[in-house]
Amino acid sequence: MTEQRILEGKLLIDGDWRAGGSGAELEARDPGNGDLIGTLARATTGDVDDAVAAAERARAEWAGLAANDRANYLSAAASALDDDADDWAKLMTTEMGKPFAEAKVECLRAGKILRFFAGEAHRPVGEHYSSDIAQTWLFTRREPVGVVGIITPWNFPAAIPAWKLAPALIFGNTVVAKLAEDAGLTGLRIARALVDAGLPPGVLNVVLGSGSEIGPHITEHPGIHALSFTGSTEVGHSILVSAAKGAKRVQLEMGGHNPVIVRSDADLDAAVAAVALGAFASAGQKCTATRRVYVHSSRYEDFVERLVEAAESTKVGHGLDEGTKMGPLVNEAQLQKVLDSLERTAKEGTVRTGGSRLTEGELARGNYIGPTVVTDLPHDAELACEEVFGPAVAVWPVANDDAAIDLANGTRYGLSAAIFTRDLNAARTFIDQIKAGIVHVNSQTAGADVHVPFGGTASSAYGPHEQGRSAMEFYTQEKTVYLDPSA
Ligand code: UN1
Repeated sequence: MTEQRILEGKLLIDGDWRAGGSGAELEARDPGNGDLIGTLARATTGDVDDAVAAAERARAEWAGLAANDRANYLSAAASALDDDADDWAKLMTTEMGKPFAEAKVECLRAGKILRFFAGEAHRPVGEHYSSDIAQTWLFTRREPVGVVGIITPWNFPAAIPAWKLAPALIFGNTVVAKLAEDAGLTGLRIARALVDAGLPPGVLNVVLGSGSEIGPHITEHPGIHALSFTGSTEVGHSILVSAAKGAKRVQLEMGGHNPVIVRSDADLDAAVAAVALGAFASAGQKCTATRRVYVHSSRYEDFVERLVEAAESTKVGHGLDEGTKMGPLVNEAQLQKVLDSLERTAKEGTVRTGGSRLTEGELARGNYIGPTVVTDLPHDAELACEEVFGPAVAVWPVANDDAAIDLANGTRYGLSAAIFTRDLNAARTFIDQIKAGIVHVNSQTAGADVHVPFGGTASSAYGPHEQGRSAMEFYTQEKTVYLDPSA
């Protein structure tokens, strides 16, 4: 098959689309079949400097606009992205593997996020108090932080850039965004939509390239005042150290190891469906994916049997093929990492289904792993504690709620958690006691409405949560004003 270069991802600096300073490029390959789909310009540290300088120059004018005028750019971009959703989703599928239906939902979600934050233009940005000084107006107001550095992952290449860029921009900041190299072409569409909507040069700058090459230059850059990152806990913690050195504000969304508790009174069909979706959608490559399930002993065998059935009936294939429910892993390195971990897992527990690479027919060309269900694992096994970013879930029987909650709280993470029960009091106890930033009762661990806070606790997050009104906390700083108009 002849390989065709079909797309060229350029850097966006000061309103210009340009190659990286060294002329180097990265290849974008379809993880479902290895085809070359395009190239990405690879930024140098000099390009990052140019991007920061452009963001600094654009800052005062952008911050000085009425928020409503800033909102207009977000709304216009949202409409353009909605119109383009089919094509955009197709690109996402071919660039990072997510099945088309999932990709399309995510593309539409990006538009929703832009619109929600456009709406922030008309919501309160401060509070009014009565002052202890007579005649004085005393109020707070939210002001931009300055130049914000944004570092996004490949697993939600439309939604995560949107939920960082949109609040950054609406609250008057300018941005240097580093999009993930495994999904840069998809992420660039948001930048393109904003530029086409007339966004002034320098307000949004995008660099591409490998995190290890330009990441530290961004996180340590003195011209960047705040950093928002989504990715692994290890990288997040190293960003925290460099942000601390520069006394920058920082927002980190990191790993998860999300548990589900299935009580004896649970609707088992709903629980199985939610666990299968939580574990295998996006091939388990979500920080909110379901990794562990604790099932009351009385329902354990039944649950495992049905989950294995669900895993085995999950159609794996290229994300553009009709009926595909699970696509490939994003790249060969991730594939290998997950396979190595599953090989170790097989020595510690019982792999009920999956656990290995799929190589039948066309699947041999991509990074496919079968949906995997594991039982009989020690609670301190790697798969039981560490975030293995693939389609694998472990299940254990538990004697009662206390034991289940204890085990559910047993990792260093605390992002999302779910319980399946019809007992409201049991649900309340779970909500009280579970170590998680997001709690679900009778729904899957993944997913996030745009208008409520999203974020974890413990090693899953640091700093203010994202989305909803929480986003304002990170993307603005408060000023307290005493104003005596009578003097
Ligand atoms: C979702 O569950 O829909 O990187 C969103 C991630 C999370 C986003 C999850 N920050 O997987």
